[in-house]
Amino acid sequence: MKIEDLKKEALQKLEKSASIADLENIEKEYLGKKGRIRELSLSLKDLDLEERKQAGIKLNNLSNSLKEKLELKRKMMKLMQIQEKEEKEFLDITIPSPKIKRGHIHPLSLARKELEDIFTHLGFSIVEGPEIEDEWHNFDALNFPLNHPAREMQDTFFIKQRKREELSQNEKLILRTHTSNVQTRYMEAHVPPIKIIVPGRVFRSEATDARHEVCFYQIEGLLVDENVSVANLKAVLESFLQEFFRNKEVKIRLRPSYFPFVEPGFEVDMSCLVCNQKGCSTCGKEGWIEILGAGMVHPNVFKNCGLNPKNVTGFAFGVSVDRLAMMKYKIDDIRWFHSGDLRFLKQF
Ligand code: FA5
Repeated sequence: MKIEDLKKEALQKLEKSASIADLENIEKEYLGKKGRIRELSLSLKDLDLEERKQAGIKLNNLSNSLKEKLELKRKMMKLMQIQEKEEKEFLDITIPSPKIKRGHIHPLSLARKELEDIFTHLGFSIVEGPEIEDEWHNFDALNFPLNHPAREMQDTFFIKQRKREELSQNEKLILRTHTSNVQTRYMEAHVPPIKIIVPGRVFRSEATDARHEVCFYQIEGLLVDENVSVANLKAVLESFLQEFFRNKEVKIRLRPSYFPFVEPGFEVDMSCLVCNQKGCSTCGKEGWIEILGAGMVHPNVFKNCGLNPKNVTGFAFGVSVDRLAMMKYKIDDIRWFHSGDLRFLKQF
């Protein structure tokens, strides 16, 4: 009777079992070394021989059939587990992949690339130089006197250096304030004729507004040869601006101006294409926007770079890529460029 009860109980538990862990517990409880079947078989010793034999056979059968049933259910459970996993991890390789969002070229890079192409067609080579520069190449070699206001803290970012006051001018480091630094570097290392443009980033410690950024892009132009004149300078400036704006009506005006490294020097303005000279925030309601500094290379600059001003002449100019891009794409605030605002960037 006890054997039948044990069998019933074990089968009920097997029926209810819901996990492999449940099956392991049942196996341990009934079939283990100290399990219920073993326990019952030990209690048979008081029965007489024939009864003991019969009960032994029954217990043995119970043990075997329980083992079989456990094994069967374990296999079923494993199969179900695999099926569930397959259903969960089903991968349909025929589903079309989500569209990859493509980036595109930033408007400043677009403008720079176009300017480089125009100047390359005009016969200029593209040269680059360091953004962290020494004072000699950024200022002194360019004929800036030591007390020039551009050297003051409000304009120039100085690199912190120990014992700065004990360093010479070509050891003191700053962030270059213009790409004219490469003029001097290039003239030190090359003999004329020289015909280069220098695109790159420049840095100025000044308040930002619709037309001024702390970090903006310039392209420096330098042409050194015999008998170079202001007429050559004007022709190059006009053709590159008209080419860049694809507009033969672009007007420029040259105003006399002072840059220590040129003589004579000019500030070059172009007619504002954002408002067609009606007056807007880009041109500060002037109708003209200043985009260029230019002039004939100063004899002192030639001397500082090891060239004889009696033998060579040249012109130089420095243009802001940001301001040209503003004009071309009709952007009313220079700060859009570095805003990272996708609503702005997606328009190009
Ligand atoms: C210069 O940087 C001279 N190196 C240019 C030059 C080269 C003159 C060769 C003569 C010969 P300037 O500081 O004016 O000059 O800057 C050149 C142009 O950069 C300006 O005409 C103006 O269009 C633009 N610019 C100046 N400051 C900023 C600013 N903070 N943000 C954006 N553009 C600026």
